[in-house]
Amino acid sequence: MKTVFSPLHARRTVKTELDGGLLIEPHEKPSRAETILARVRNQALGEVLEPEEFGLEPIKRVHTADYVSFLETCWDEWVAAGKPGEAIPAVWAGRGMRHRLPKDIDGRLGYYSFAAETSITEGTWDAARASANVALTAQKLVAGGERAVFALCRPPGHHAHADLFGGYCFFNNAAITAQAFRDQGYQRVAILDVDFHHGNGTQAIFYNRSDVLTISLHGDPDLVFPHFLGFEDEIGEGDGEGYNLNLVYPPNTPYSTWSQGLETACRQIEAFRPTALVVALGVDTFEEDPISFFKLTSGDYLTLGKRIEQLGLPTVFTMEGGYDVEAIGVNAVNVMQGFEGKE
Ligand code: OKS
Ligand code: MG
Ligand code: ZN
Repeated sequence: MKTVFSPLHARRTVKTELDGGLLIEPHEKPSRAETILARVRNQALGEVLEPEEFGLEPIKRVHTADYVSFLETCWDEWVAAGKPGEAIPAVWAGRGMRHRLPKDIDGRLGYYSFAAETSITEGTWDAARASANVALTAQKLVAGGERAVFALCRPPGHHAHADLFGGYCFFNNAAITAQAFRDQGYQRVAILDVDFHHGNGTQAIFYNRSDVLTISLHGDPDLVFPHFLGFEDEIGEGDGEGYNLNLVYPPNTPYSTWSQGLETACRQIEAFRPTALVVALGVDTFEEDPISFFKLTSGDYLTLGKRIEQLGLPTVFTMEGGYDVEAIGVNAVNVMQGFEGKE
């Protein structure tokens, strides 16, 4: 299987993540992508390609133009305002307040985000752009006849809404990929999100559409991030009713339980008869993940890859979460190797 990777991911090197009342070294750090890439090479998974440049148009098919230009200028606005640290949102329009875009950078940061753990500095824009290009290059390869391609995206994407960043995500790479398939004539596209967290951005982007089926398996949002979306009664709206599925699991869920949800997801995908599949691949479902609570083992990722392959669809994998850096390479590449038949 081919892998698409951009060294520009390393331009996202923020020093802070607001966690537990402290500014810690971010969980979402450059070594994540480098460790996965090293495993791809060490296992000779296949050719590693740099992305092509697709410009902003395919991004703006999913994200609003004002959000995209905010991300482009955010750091400069922050510096121009004389702020000494990294750009961190700290104020939002709560209930009863107005969702109106303020001039001040503190107000703008809140307007375009839904959480405070994701700091922004100078290289964030370049890295987020490169990550979208990685996904779009993988999509182009699959549209050109590759059965499956691994988009080694960093930063991740599945929490990003049309005009909101958060949860370490800026551009929704999986949604951009699915939309690119649609724009190239693929009639129905399925997105399967196996990251530990709910793919809230992906759900929201396609919530009223029947041409993109969105399914996410994740930790109960009553207990974990993103807290305010991802419950099982969210089934889609309008034309999209019946085209969103959330499968929610409690702490300590092992593969034997989680995989029942995966079966439900796979049956729904088959009934939908998609012409392409995007897998939002997080490996923060791993038993040793520092911020999650499922109990998948490294071997389970081979089984997962095999099950995804059985759907028989042209497939793009976009990399999402996974924070046990020691195991992230083995776990992510195991999904690809399971897809290719390794037991
Ligand atoms: C806040 C926790 C923030 C978790 C962000 C989730 C990132 C992720 N202390 N999404 O898939 O892995
Ligand atoms: Mg998920
Ligand atoms: Zn995650």
